Amino acid sequence: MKRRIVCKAAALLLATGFAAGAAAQEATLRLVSAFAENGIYVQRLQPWIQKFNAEGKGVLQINFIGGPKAIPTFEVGNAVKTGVVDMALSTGAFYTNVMPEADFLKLTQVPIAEQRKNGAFDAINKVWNDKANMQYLARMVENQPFHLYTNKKIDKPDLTGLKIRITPVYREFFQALNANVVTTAPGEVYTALERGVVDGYGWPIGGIFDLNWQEKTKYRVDPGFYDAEVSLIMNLPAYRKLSQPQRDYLQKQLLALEAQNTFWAQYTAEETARQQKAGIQALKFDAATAKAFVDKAYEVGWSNAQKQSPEIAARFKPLFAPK
Ligand code: 173
Repeated sequence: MKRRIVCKAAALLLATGFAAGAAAQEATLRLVSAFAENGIYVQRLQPWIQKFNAEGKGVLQINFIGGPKAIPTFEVGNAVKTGVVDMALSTGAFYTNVMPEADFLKLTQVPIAEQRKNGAFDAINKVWNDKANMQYLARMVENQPFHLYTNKKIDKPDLTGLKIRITPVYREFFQALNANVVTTAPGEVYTALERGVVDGYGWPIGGIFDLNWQEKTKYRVDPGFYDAEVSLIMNLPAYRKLSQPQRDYLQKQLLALEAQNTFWAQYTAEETARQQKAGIQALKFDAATAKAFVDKAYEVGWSNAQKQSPEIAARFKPLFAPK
C-alpha cells in the first residue's frame, strides 16, 4: 500500500517535471511590423503567424506586437539589432540607420529561391550578421516593382520642379531626375499629399489603396524599377539561442512563406486594374526612353551602393544580377 503511494508520487513528480521541461522548451518570439497593420504585407503575414503558432505548440510561437504604433517605422531596425524585439517585418530602406547595405536588397534581379541557391542569401546573411547583429530570415515580397506616382503630368523622365516623397529606395534615382525629395514613413504620405507638401511619391505597384492614397493620386509613371524587398529579420543572439528543433521548425515555416510568393505577380495585375478603375492614369514613355529610365535606376542604385560600401556592393552585384 505504502509502496504504491510512493510510486504514484514519483510518477506524478516525473510527469510534472517532464511538463515543466517541455514548457521550458517552447519559446515565444516578439514580432513587430514596420509596415501598417492593415496593409497587404501584414495582411498576408497574419495567417502565416496563425499557422505557425498552431503547428508550433510546444516548440516555437510568435507574438505579433503590432505595426508602427508599437515601434515607429524607421526605428524597427535598431529594435531588432538591440534585441528590444526578436523579429520584424521590414524593408531595408527603413533601417539604413543600422547599415547602408540594408537598402541594397532592392537591387536583386533574381528570385529569392535562386538567391538561396546561388550564394546571395548567404552573402546577405554574412553582412547582416556582422554589421547589424541580425539574421536575414526570409523575403515575403517579390515581383513588386516600385513606381513614381504624381499629381503633375510629366511626358519625359525629368522631375524638375516636383517635390516627391521618398525613402532611401528612391533617393538617388529621383534626385538624378532632378526631383526635390522629402523622406517620410508610409504613415505620413496621405497627409503630405493632402497638404500639398509633396506632388507625388514612390511606392510599389501594389498597396496604394491600403492607406487611401488613390484619393490623392492622379498619375502613375510607367515603367516600374527595382523590386520591393519586404522581409523577416531577427535579432542574431535570439536566433542563435534557438534549439535545433526550434530552428528547424522556423526554417520550415520560412520556406513555406517564401513558397507563397507566386501571389505577387497576380497582385500586380489586380492592383494595376484597380488603379485604372480608380481613375489613376498611367503615364508611359516610348520603348527606348522606358529602357533608359530603368537602366538609369539600376546604374544610379549600384553606383550609390559602391560609394557607400564598395567591397560589399562588389560582392553582391554578380549574385543579384539576372542570368
Ligand atoms: O516606403 C517606401 O516607399 C518603401 O521604401 C517601401 C519598400 C518596400 C515596400 C514598400 C515600400
